[in-house]
Amino acid sequence: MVKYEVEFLPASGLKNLQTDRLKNILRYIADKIPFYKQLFKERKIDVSKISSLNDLKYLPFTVKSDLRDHYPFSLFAVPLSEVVEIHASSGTTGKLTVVGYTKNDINLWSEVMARTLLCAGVIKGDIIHNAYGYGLFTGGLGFHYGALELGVPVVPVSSGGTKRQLMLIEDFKSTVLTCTPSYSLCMAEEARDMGMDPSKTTIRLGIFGAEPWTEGMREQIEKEWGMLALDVYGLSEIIGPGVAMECPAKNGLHIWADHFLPEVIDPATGEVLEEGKEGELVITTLTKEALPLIRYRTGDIVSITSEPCGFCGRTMPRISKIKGRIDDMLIIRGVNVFPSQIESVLMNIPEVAPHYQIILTREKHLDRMEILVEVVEEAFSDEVRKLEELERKVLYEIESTLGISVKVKLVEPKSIERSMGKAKRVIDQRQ
Ligand code: DLL
Repeated sequence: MVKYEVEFLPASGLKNLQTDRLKNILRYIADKIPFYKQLFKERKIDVSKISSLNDLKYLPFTVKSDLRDHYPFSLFAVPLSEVVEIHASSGTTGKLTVVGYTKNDINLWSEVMARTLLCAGVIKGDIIHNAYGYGLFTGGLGFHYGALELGVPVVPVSSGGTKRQLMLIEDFKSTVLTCTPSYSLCMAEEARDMGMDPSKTTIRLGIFGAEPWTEGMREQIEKEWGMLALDVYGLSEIIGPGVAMECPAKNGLHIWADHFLPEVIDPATGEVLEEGKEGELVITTLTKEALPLIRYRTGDIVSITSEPCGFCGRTMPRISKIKGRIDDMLIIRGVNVFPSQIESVLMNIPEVAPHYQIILTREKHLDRMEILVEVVEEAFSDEVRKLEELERKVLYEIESTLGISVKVKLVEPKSIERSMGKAKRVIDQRQ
């Protein structure tokens, strides 16, 4: 298999490469994108004066609404005649966020996805069962391009049709599963219903991302499937999947910083934080053509380290597993709550399934949180007393972790809607 030497550059080599690329992309952006041209003029920024990575902090941030305000194509740096592919992602509000790729951008995406697969440990002889959605979502095609680049067969099954997916895995003897972590659990559940043991399939490795998932969920997936489950990170605005990937050490995600320059900032003040501190991930694309972005605020909460990986030796910086999104953070009666905290608690209670939903309502001006928790088949009982006991236990564990009072409602096995893509955990009915 190929080895991408750039991932093993000494710190100084990487910095020089990033600095050169930063200077180039700034000149390109200032020349090609009217939005940035105007912004630089207003802020009196002369990009030719930016000469080091330290100067990055003088540049303005780009945010998701900048993309929406230029819907669909006005932020593109190239004419549409040079764009070969268009994707879009839906957020919680209104319009789609549209992203475009030139031929070179697709080559770049193929490269970073090939690197992502290699980093996860994909080898010749593997067969990738790709159950990320193909379509406007970047998951399906991103993995597809990576597999083509690496020369490993990919089954472009996309999401949905779970029974058929399982049949194909058995018949093709696929070895790598790519989909959202929640969908992998949904597949395992369906497999057991069909009398099939997912841990007896040929799947040995899973590359899961596109939504937050806890270490507890990882353990559960690994146990269900008898596989190694690794975390992949990315976002359409930057390229799609292929921004950062865990190696089998599971000790942070290697970010492909020769193309995507990371910073971690305090989301409240915008100050750049020192390594190790948790904050919002900000990315500058160094080599993209159609939609280059400067200091894009991802909304994702991470910390970063530039310590080389003791396991694989890669020197690219590593980000921690994503803790959640800034806008995921729920403020309930003044207390900050992340859905991941609730997931961590549930994963440690064997009588409940890893499927849950958080419902927010407002009664008499006070926020209320109700958590629907699915009981596993084996623990579901006709005896009310037993269920009440379990409900009290779940309630106690959640309240002691969150420090606020909540309501817990146990629900029957398989009653919470399963998602083929990103799971919808929070239903906010407060408006
Ligand atoms: O979710 C790209 C992707 C596809 C990544 C397949 C990984 C695998 P978007 O639909 O634009 O792109 O959503 C991006 O999803 O800002 C994060 O909030 C979240 N996200 C992505 N990967 C992870 C992850 C794709 N590993 C948004 N852990 C991002 C937690 C993730 N959240």
